[in-house]
Amino acid sequence: MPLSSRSTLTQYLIEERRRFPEAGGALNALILDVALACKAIARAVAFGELGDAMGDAGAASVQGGAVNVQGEEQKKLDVLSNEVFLRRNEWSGCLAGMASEEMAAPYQIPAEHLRGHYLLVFDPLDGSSNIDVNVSVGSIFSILRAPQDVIDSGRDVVEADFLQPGTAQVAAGYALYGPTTMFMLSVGNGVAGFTLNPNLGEFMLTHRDVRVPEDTREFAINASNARFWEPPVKRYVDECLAGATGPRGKDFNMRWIASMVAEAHRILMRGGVFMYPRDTKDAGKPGRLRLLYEANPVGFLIEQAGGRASTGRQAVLGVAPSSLHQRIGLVFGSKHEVERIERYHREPPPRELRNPLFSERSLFRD
Ligand code: AFP
Repeated sequence: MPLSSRSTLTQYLIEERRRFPEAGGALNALILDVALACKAIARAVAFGELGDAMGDAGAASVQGGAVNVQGEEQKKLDVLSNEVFLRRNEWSGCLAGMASEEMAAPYQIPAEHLRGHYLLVFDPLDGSSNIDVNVSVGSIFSILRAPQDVIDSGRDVVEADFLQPGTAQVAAGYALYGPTTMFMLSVGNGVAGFTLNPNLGEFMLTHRDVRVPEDTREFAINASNARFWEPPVKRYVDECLAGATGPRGKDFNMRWIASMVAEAHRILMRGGVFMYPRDTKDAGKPGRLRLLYEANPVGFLIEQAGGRASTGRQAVLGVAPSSLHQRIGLVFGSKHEVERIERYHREPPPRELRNPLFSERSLFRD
């Protein structure tokens, strides 16, 4: 398709806004600032070792590098990406506050700037532990409305203001820094995908009305955690691995990139199921992924594209958050597979799985 006939992200947003004649344009301005932050991060990522942003951040920490609120090692690019998100979004008057994977507490809009109606929550660089090996990474964001009293009073935001279920998201999306840089977005009217034209520095609409196929033969899970999985997950994976001769009657393929944003993108493009379920590895961590800035925005996109996102037990978007950095079990992707996994969580396990040593047939035996 010739360049001139493609919409830009700006054009797409203006057309979407026509559905809301009363809208003042702040949401569009905010999304464009987020997209600009993502373009800046894409450049920093693309320079790799040629830039000055590779390796671990800081010196003062338990492991020799800096650690974030999750106790995870921070890369220089994590810190830089967080700064880019803050600087690009704090000035516009669209936001009442921000929260990030990389900051323990909510970020207040500095006094010299106006405060607005929205809250921005983000993981500035998901998958960054893979950055040194040049695997696709990305930025994930979620936009919420600020509570009315925050808007009316202009008071500082507190953690409780951000504890809204995923269904309350106004918009969500991610940028993927892969062979091409992409920006995937939902403003609650399906999912659109934009590819960065490096000549123009513009995100161009390349994927209109993205749909996740309801069925799949592809699943993604970190199999090194198999001994910690709960019976419904063991059952599901075992049945996939049994392939054409097992109860599913078809062969499955497995993928694991260890960069959730990249897995989400594959699933949006061609279907599949992703699992980072609740497990028994660490009683203090009911899952690996974070609810507010990983599970909810990705869940919003997947559901807007006709897929399903779940904790295994309930729709992830319906979960009432209890803390800013809450972790949660997450299963998302092709609708029929996720519904099957939810059914396995409801049903009593089949007899062979009731054995504490799990099944003799299991390919991931304890
Ligand atoms: P990082 O942003 O610290 O690399 O974490 C990425 C992530 O949260 C998510 O993107 C992956 O699905 C998951 O971690 C990978 O975890 P494993 O190390 O267990 O494979």
